[in-house]
Amino acid sequence: MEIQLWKELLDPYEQAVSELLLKFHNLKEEHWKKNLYSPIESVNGRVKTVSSILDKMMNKGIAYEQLEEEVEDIAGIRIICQFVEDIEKVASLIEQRTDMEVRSRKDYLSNQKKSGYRSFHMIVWYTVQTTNGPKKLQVEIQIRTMAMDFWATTEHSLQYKYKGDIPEHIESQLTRAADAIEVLDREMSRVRSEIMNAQIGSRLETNLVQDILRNIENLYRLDNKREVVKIQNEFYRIFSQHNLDELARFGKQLDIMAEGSRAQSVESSISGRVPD
Ligand code: 0O2
Repeated sequence: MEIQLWKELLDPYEQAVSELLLKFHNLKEEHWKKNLYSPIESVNGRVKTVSSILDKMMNKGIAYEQLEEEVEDIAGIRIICQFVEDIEKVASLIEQRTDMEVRSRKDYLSNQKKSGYRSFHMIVWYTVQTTNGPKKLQVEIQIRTMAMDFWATTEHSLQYKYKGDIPEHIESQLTRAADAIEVLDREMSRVRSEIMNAQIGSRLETNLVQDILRNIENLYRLDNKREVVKIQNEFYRIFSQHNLDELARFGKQLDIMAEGSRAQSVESSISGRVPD
């Protein structure tokens, strides 16, 4: 009988988790860069510890040879959303991707667990490229709201503390807390569009300010510096009014100026070039 090489087994899962973290982080950033609301609030991930894998194997009678097939959550990604409605959006973004293939789903939103646990799980196939060639492995993606995550994280610590045998009085408090979390998520959904608009507005302002400052810096390099200082002061005046329409109008004007200035600078560098 050979010894079990845990590091060799788990390395591709580490790679999968770090690649997927980056991909989901980029998906979130891509939304915001396009001034779109992102259904992803945050992402985290982990590879199951050997002791936790061993626990699961022993509890379920899984042999080492069946480990990768039977333990679906060796690699785990957790996507946190602000609102319940976002969970479905994230799930459909995952379904549309070509770099992962959905193997199964577990809907603990419609079918809340007896413990009070709520979350949407997807098991996906994901391929990592290793020095030994491609390796297709399973990843569990848990999608839940911030409120659901708060509940699950605390309950999980208690499960650990009481080794799965939580005292009845704590269990009933957790059930009440789970009910309160459901009410909270419902209440937050009522103000969802209000919050989404506020967040899009704030991100729009951030993106506009970035573009404006970049144009001002470029103009300063190419144009009459005193004029550009005046433009900068005008920007500060408009910014202090916190009027997004005005800021957008100013940004557009500046785009046109910066484009003109760039074209002029290219023209003069061509006409000033010494022929070969
Ligand atoms: P860890 O430490 O997060 O890795 P199954 O045989 O399918 O019923 P399985 O394989 O455990 O059982 O799948 P299930 O029930 O979908 O659970 C997968 C993961 O979901 C768990 O992994 C937890 O992370 C989470 N989860 C499921 N039920 C609960 C719950 O009641 N409370 C909390 N806090 N989390 C839950 P692990 O391996 O249990 O733990």
